[in-house]
Amino acid sequence: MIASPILMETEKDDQGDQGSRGTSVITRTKPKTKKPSLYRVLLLNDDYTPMDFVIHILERFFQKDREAATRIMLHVHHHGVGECGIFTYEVAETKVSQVMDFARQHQHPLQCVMEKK
Ligand code: TYC
Repeated sequence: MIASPILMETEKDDQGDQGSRGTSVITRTKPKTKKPSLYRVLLLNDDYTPMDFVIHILERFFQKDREAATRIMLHVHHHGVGECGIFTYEVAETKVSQVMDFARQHQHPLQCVMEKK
């Protein structure tokens, strides 16, 4: 994160900005580092999507190797829901869209959702 000087209006007065005690300039010393909110991307189980298709999804869109993809798919199969990854809002949203579009193109009912951590 890059620290940058900022202009800030200081004490409010009752004379407007043109008044004799108007505005002053201060410099931020501490860098302003706001951590982005994070979102889990989850796969939901269903009775119809083939296991191999789910494994492929995890490899293609979540960069999992075959072993990790199989483990996550089986977790979802047995527990109903499982985590594919944790991302910032826009990345999570993109992953969900990519999975839902790909599943629809192949006529599988697979559901993918995101939730705030
Ligand atoms: N339950 C599916 C089956 O038995 C496999 C499956 C796993 C489907 C994970 C969706 O997110 C899912 N073919």
